[in-house]
Amino acid sequence: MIAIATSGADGAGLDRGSQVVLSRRSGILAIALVAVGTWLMPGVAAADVALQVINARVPASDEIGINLPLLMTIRNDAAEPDAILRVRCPFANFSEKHTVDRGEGAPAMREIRSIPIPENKTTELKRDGYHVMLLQTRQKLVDGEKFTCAVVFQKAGTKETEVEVSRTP
Ligand SMILES: [Cu+2]
Repeated sequence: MIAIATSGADGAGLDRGSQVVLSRRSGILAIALVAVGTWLMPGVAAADVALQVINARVPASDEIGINLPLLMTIRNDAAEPDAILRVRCPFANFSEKHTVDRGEGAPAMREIRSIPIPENKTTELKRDGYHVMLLQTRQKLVDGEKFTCAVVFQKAGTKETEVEVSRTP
């Protein structure tokens, strides 16, 4: 009993000791993180503004279960090229990245792995060029409605983007 009590007390002593050490360490860590955070903040903000998605829109439609192009303007002021990897919209089951091939026949859309977004440039996604295709729409899309879609960039990360339904996109 005594031995147990002693070892218990020792254990408690050790615990207290390690807690003090831990809290001191986490205190220092917290200060360090705040310092690093403050130092990183302007950089993070600048990187965030370096790539902007503007005027994202889809055409209005009375039909359900159809495929619609998602068009947008992307301003990439970053020094490095980026790329659109994925897009997720709440009103469509799937999405693809498309380019348009112009060969002998009529222009044809083709799926690609990613849409290149060159640096220091404004890129326009268009029906007859690079665009995102939303597949199997889940609802009617009424002119003026707004949705939030996630556009995932290779470098800029996920951009929650407001997409407006437009009769003439
Ligand atoms: Cu397409």
